[in-house]
Amino acid sequence: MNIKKYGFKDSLVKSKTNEIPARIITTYRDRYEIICDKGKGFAKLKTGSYYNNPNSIYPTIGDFVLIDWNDNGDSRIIETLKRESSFSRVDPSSDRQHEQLIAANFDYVFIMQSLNSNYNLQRIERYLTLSWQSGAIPVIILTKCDLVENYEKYLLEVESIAIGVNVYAISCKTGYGIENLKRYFKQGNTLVFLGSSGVGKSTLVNTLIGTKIMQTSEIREDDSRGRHTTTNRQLIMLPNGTMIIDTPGMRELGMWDVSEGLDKTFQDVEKHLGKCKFSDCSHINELGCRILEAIEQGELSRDRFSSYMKLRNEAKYNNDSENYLKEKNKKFKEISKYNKNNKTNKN
Ligand SMILES: Nc1nc2c(ncn2[C@@H]2O[C@H](COP(=O)(O)OP(=O)(O)O)[C@@H](O)[C@H]2O)c(=O)[nH]1
Ligand SMILES: [Mg+2]
Repeated sequence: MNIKKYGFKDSLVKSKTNEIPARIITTYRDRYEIICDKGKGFAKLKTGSYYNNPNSIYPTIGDFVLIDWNDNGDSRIIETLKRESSFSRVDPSSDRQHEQLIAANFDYVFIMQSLNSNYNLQRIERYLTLSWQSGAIPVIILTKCDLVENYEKYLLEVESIAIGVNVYAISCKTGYGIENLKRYFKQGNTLVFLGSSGVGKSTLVNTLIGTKIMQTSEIREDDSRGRHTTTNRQLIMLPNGTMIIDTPGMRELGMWDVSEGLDKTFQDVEKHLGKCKFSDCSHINELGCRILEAIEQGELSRDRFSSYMKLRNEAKYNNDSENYLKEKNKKFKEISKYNKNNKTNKN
């Protein structure tokens, strides 16, 4: 086994060391499955490096770590190496106070929706924000395009909100568009998929690899939702050397800190910010509000702006729930006052 096949780069290790680079392929409560030049094995965290060190970064799936290899039992993980990308969420067990890492070191995020009732632009905007924030490159894939007659319409719509992102429509049934995705399925690349159960993630992998490597599930046609197949937390390597990180945590990604993700996803919105007459403008009814002006003049879509505000508020909530609620209440009061005044004026 050569760890470089798993995407390891020498530049990840800063100084010469006898410790061996490894990649985390499965996580359990306090034990990890790893792969390294010696092969596959299990490992535990070295107490001195982790539990007694407040600044230590605990490893997650996909992380590269340095280990002391043990031929006869669990190896010891000494250090988590710097991540090039990661997904996190609010740790559900921490009362919204702590970040929990879900996956690390992936190159591409496949944002997948099927062209039936699963299609939802706001959800794509949410996934895009999370993906840009992660540090990896988002790719949007509209699956099952055989189910609609006018998939081009969907493509155009998604392209209009996904600035600088490749968008593909595919069908595993007819084979349409599959060839275009082969460029991402390369030796050493790590991919993660964001998409509801039943959109065709496993079918896509099987179609690209040419064998039934992943379990697929029949969908319930009544609500076009897939049945949940059991998922493990794991990094798997396909026969052609592409790696896929599959973890249930991906379904509950939260807006932890997404300021950069919002910047990139909503460039068209953010370019109008900071230009209002009042610096604390709430963009609801103020005179000299650049946002309201841009919407009025058709330079900015109202839907885009409300998606942006929704995600931004949610992120704020995760970071600073108390302040967020205060602000939100203030805003609601302003809105109802405004509506009331408007009514009075009209009467
Ligand atoms: N019509 C159509 N059905 C598809 C396509 N791709 C997958 N499916 C079906 O969608 C269902 C769910 O697929 P699966 O790959 O298990 O979804 P996953 O939960 O996202 O992994 C299965 O019944 C597939 O046969 C497609 O391109 N067209
Ligand atoms: Mg699946």
